[in-house]
Amino acid sequence: MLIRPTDQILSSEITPEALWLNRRQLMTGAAALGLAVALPAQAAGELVYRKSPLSVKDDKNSFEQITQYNNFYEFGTDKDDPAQTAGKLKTRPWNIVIEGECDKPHTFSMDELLKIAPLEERIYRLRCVEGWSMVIPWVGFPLSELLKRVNPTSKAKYVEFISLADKEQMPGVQRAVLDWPYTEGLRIDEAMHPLTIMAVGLYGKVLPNQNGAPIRVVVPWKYGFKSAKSIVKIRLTEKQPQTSWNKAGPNEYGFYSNVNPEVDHPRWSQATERRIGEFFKRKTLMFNGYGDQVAGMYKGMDLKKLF
Ligand SMILES: Nc1nc2c(c(=O)[nH]1)N[C@H]1C(S)=C(S)[C@@H](COP(=O)(O)O)O[C@H]1N2
Ligand SMILES: [Mo]
Repeated sequence: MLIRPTDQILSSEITPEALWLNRRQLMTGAAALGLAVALPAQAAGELVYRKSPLSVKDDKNSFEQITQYNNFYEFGTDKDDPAQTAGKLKTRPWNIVIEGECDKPHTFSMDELLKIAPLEERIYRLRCVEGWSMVIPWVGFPLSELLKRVNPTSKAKYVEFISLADKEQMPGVQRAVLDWPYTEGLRIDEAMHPLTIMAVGLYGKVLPNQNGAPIRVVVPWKYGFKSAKSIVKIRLTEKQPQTSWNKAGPNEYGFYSNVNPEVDHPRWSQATERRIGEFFKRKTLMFNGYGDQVAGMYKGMDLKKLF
């Protein structure tokens, strides 16, 4: 029997009722024949995934830490706001529109997105520009696999990510703390890099709303704000896209925003960080410790100017 995540089954055209009925009929039919039926062992919201060699060996933060200490300004600016107010977010149906410089623009349903590539667990460090960090076991697939489906043209030099901005569901969007919708961007080679993933889960389960459900990008060598949550649109562009944080503070948040202990934020040092749950500070690593894999993309660039 093909075992699929419950979520994937529920999100298809089959209604939960129909699914339940089918199973029930299957059960009674089998019972009549005296057979034991193996039903999917998957509990609600559990994902099927494989482990990845690209995971880091650091100790993971707990599920509690990862889901109770969040930046998701659409749901409020306090760290515990998203956990309290994101519960209402409706994550089905959900689509990502991919448009711009590509031969095959397409609107991907969540069902399609979950079938882009086999899901992998990627244990990544996340370094927030504010000076804290976590280690999160994401479940996702490479963004490159998704972008390949739309055939980017030779003019596709950048990728813009656009998050949902729905006043009805997101109390933070009612206030002008940022220029909504939240937008972010990457250069095309950064977007195609094997470390860049679209995350649909963490700790083996579908993504909690406060972490960017149902699907968000994760770019582990950049400050956390580059990893936009609850994405509804991806645009391939020739020109470098504007980004929410760069617009809000151009001298504080650059387009690249690679983790760099040698380039301080104008208002604080970036040399050290506090891993959530730890008492002593750690030294921040160049490119968040992913330098061997990503430094080549920035050869010849002045990272103090292109921060
Ligand atoms: N749409 C959206 N995406 C966002 C944010 C946000 O406020 N809105 N915050 C960013 C910041 S500052 C960080 S540090 C990470 C936090 O991700 P996490 O809560 O899953 O750890 O999400 C990023 N993505
Ligand atoms: Mo952040």
